[in-house]
Amino acid sequence: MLIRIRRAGDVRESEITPEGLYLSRRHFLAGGAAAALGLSMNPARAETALRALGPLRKSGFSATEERTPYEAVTSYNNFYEFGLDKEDPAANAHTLKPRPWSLRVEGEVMRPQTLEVDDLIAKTPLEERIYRLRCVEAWSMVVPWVGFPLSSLLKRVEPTGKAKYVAFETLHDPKQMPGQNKEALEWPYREGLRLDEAMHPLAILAVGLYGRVLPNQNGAPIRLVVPWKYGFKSIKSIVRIRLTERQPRTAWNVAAPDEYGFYANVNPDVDHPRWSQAKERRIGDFFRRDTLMFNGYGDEVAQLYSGMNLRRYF
Ligand SMILES: Nc1nc2c(c(=O)[nH]1)N[C@H]1C(S)=C(S)[C@@H](COP(=O)(O)O)O[C@H]1N2
Ligand SMILES: [Mo]
Repeated sequence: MLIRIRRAGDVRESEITPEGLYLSRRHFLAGGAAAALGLSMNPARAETALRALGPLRKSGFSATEERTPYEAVTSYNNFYEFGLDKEDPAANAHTLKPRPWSLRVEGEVMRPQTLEVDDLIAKTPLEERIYRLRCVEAWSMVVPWVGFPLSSLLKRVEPTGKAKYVAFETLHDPKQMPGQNKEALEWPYREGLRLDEAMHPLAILAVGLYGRVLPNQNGAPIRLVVPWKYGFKSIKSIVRIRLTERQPRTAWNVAAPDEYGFYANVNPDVDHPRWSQAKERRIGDFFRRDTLMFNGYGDEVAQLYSGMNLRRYF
């Protein structure tokens, strides 16, 4: 992600350059080692969590594109709680303790609940879904996520008639997330969806990738994946989900409202004020490719926005 205001101090111009090019094989290997370390931080726990992922159902929603290698998915990240550079999360996220972890679901619901993530994993049928993730910085990846539809959790808590939006919050703990000691964003990181978007079967809560438990740098132990929206909507390390009547504030919209809208649907026709969004570089590719409307998920999601001006609601 990029921020206009240089409060963070060390946001570099190089972040604007297309990223696939300087991702050398060496870089991937180094990152892979770091990812492996993150995973083995507590071997017994990681092992339990791995087994807890259990048998995975393949999902009909999966893309058929070539997957981005595990090493790239886990070494080239955006997670400002652990630093602003792409290499920072893999190097620094070992301070996050993803287990035990509870998730509070509350607000405009009949049955507010606090759930232990490993309980949730054990009791929920998990699926592998190969989804594209496209960052607003115009790089993209294809990731075999392990997760379950967000809608199944929302149905469990029974939204009231007043619920119109779903607000998400990341953990706020500067000891575990040292980046929160700096004012890069308003902490905790927040995101939101309209309730009908959140209920769409493509919106998932991911608890793993490549059949393994989610590495810390990818948002352990539970994160959102909304494949038709820019990557910043896919909030990591969630501790609270709140159903609301009003549109919630979101971290990037608060930081730079004319650059990052609430909807943030991938749209090649609506440029970021400082650069085009028409093309993207798939990590590992040399050539850029055309970006597809709704990140290629238009057949499934376009009807959510019928009659809406997508330039205004960007
Ligand atoms: N809490 C939190 N969630 C976050 C971010 C962040 O900085 N903090 N970055 C977002 C951005 S900009 C992107 S592109 C994706 C990147 O996910 P990945 O590192 O798993 O590829 O995470 C999103 N979720
Ligand atoms: Mo992003």
